[in-house]
Amino acid sequence: MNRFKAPADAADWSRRDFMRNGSYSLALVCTFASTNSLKGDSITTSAARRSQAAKPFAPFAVDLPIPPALVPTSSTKTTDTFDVDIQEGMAEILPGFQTPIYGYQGVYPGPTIYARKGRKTIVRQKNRLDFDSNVHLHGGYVPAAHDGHPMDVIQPGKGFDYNYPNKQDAAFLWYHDHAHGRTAKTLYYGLAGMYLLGDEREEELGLPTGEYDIPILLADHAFNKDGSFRYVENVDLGFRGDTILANGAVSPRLSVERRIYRVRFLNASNARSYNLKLGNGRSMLQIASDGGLLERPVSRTTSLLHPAERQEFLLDFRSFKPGSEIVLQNADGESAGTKSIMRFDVVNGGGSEEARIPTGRMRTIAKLPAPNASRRWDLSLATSSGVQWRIADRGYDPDRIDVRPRLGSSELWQWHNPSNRVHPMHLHGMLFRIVERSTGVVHPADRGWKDTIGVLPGETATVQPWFTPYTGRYVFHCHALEHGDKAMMLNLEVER
Ligand SMILES: [Cu+2]
Repeated sequence: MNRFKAPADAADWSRRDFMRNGSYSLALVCTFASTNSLKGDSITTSAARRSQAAKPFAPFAVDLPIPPALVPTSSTKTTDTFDVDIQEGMAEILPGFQTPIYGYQGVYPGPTIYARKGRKTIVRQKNRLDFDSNVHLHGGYVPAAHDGHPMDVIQPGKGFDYNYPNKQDAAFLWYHDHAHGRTAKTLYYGLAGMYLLGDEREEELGLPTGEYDIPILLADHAFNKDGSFRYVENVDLGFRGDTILANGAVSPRLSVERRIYRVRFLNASNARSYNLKLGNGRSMLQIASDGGLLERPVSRTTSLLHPAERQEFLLDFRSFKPGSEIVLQNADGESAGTKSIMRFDVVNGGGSEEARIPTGRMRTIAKLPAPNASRRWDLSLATSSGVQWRIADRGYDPDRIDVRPRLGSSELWQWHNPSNRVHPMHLHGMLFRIVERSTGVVHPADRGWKDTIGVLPGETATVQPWFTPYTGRYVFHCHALEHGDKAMMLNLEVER
């Protein structure tokens, strides 16, 4: 692990993409006789591509893929050890096409890591790409040296053993690349996976498990005619694709029995927010957010999910007739491809339900210590030297520590967003609570532990971070990836 090597510039990326897609496309040309696919000017949108090949790309035609569980290389009484290669790979996303990706173990989404509170996880990551990479465990209580700080990277050919103590309560975490300056591209091209941390308390609640517990990674993409991902940089807006992928599939379907399902959503998009809504207008019961279970379940009919946030719901299909089809929509989508996320197809079966819907208190959320400082962070766009984003008039400087809170203390942080973009502000290595929003009351489902808050255009939002459990250097940044890369991020050092 070494200090960060200067990131490749945009030209390198486009050349790399051209070479990758070009060389891979040779095979595709033979299969599909689309000889224009190597030429940049023949790029079409995926929507257009689907209209050309309506049958294979029709929505709800493929089953929702479930990313494979990562299998430990070894397990002891206290620790599970995993080995992962960060490498190039191929994914079949559009039926019949191969999409070149970067992937953990070469797959997209990356394999899911299952962990348990009280057992340690070691992930031995090996960088088999030809540029610097690293791995951040998003939402994890992780010692600073293992956090995947943007300047701590793994050089090509090298490896790093990430140690995750798993001392926090059950939560839906995720892992992704965080090498500074290129996360917009590396996540877009596939370097993201889910990390499900369970515990005893959660088990006691009798929530759906196994095949009735469905983790779903959402991300919007666009495609070139040869099936490769298309990426167009937009530092102000952030990337917007015309197609939503759920676990790497276009508008998939999930056959569900007449039972209760736990459905967990991660927004792993570059910059798109989703407004989740069932097509039949029924309510969804939210049981968890970024930092794990809420104190009590919250019923809601729509739910905004900003980049990097997680929300977990219980969906009850017991009263539906077999043959019922319920579309999960993105109510804020601007086109057919960005409106329908997936569909639940109710089939026979179910039998006796083993899961329970919690009605009372699921968890007691600890009280924070009284805040001992207040800080205001203005979120703004600077255009003096190209388009750059700022926090409190500062762009990221790896050699400057911007704030030094005391271990165990808490503060009030006010995010002030006069810009016309959503800024999903994320704090590494610790959690916070949302105290106040100028746009309205704090939604009951946002009153649990959080690690990311979508600060809306024109909004001032106050959060209360708790600087625990570790000392050391972390970052906080905007999780609209183009914003974070350019350079909406600051250093934070927790001191004793
Ligand atoms: Cu931002």
